[in-house]
Amino acid sequence: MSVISHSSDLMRARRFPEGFLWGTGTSSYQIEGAVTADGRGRSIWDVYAHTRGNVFRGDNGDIACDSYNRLQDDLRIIKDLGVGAYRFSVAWSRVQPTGSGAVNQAGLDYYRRLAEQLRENGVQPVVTVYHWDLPQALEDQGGWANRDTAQRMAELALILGAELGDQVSMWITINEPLQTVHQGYRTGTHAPGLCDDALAAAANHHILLGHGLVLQALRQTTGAGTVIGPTMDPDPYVALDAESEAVAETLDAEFNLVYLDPVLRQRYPESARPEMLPPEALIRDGDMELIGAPIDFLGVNYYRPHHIRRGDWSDLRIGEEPVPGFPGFVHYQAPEQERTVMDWPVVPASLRDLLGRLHAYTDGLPLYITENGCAADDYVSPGGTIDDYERIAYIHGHLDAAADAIADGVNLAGYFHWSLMDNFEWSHGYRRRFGLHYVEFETGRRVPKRSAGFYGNVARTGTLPSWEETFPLDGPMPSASTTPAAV
Ligand code: IFM
Repeated sequence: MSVISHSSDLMRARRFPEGFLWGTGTSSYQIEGAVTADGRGRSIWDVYAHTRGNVFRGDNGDIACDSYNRLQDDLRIIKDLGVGAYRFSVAWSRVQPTGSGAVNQAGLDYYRRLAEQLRENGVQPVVTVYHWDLPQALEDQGGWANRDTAQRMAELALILGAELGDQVSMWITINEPLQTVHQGYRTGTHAPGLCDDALAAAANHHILLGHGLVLQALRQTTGAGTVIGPTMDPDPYVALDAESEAVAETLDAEFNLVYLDPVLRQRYPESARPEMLPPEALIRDGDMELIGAPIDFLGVNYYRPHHIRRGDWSDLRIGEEPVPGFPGFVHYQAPEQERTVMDWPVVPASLRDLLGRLHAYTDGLPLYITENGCAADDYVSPGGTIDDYERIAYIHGHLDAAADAIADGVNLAGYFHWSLMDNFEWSHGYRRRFGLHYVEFETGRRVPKRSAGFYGNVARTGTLPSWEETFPLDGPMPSASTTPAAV
């Protein structure tokens, strides 16, 4: 990834609105470790990661960032960073080791301590109820293909609402249902690792039902002023030629609207192919009303767009990959396209378009960017610093695009950088580093990267400095003097 400007105006600083929420985030399995501590039960990720061939190099989350045992260190880096909010998720199997029934108090206490201490440090806790680590005991009964799992998640939400409701005023019901359904049940590249379209279609409906039931449970157990919404990852699908427009539209329906439409329109999209939709028989009376009950905000995770064009599958060109199910069409990335080490194209302008689209689609509902970030080949320099200038450039470009969206009139209320620290990047294991803090996995030491100093400054001041000021032609590189201390 090269360090180039995305800003339309190199000299322009951008001021964000008063009250704009600046945050960062993580998820339980990606950082906590301590997988057998204090009565935690097994999750599908424990099992999946320990199955040979599923995760790069056989990495797993057994230790991860050891956040369960390093709570004080993490509170310290969050505080030093200067953000106003921290988004974390609950490991269901810490709270209910088998996914239902009795509460494991020690597990629940961990999240209570975390929420309380964040607040004591002036940081707003934002809780994601479900970020992919389903208790294995529930998977053994069919996981998300089983309707009952949605009811079980509502029970979890009742527990969390009652226990944490006085500390937490912003809740995310589910994170990226697309990935649970598509990678978990269709392609098998995430836990539970199944490849079955029928199970995926059922999981699609049940995880959305889970969202609706969690919303209901949190409304019952939390007080006025609490805001609740789901987080989706609606990657834009962009057609590069006229013939590809219909394909891009179908992909948008099958990857995005199939989650958004039920929540915001109480229906599944007609433009998706029938085999990609939950069968009618699974949709019971009242389901769509539950799923589509009013939400307070929409969380948006944005990393990349997809470009679609015509392409010959028997003679693929550089940058082309077949679009599964659509012979003659390819995903395309121009060779000169700037990409992250995930091979994801860096296109901040697409974030502006997406936010504009969602603003219109949701009729002006508050939007939060609940994730945005990049993996990079970070390393500790001989001087002990992590000079991740490409991450600073990435943040700059995307915040500039977010500021453009606000100027367009989009009701964007906050931005959470992914992630607080390097962590277990699912099937990529530890080789993909997304953090503002470098984690030395051998020792657990957290070292702020240059980007932590840069982003913290933006969060504290509510102002994105101009590109010129961020990367001056002469003078020190960014944040050289503001990077916080390691723990
Ligand atoms: O690390 C993940 C996160 O858990 C969900 N959204 C995408 C991130 C980067 O792949």
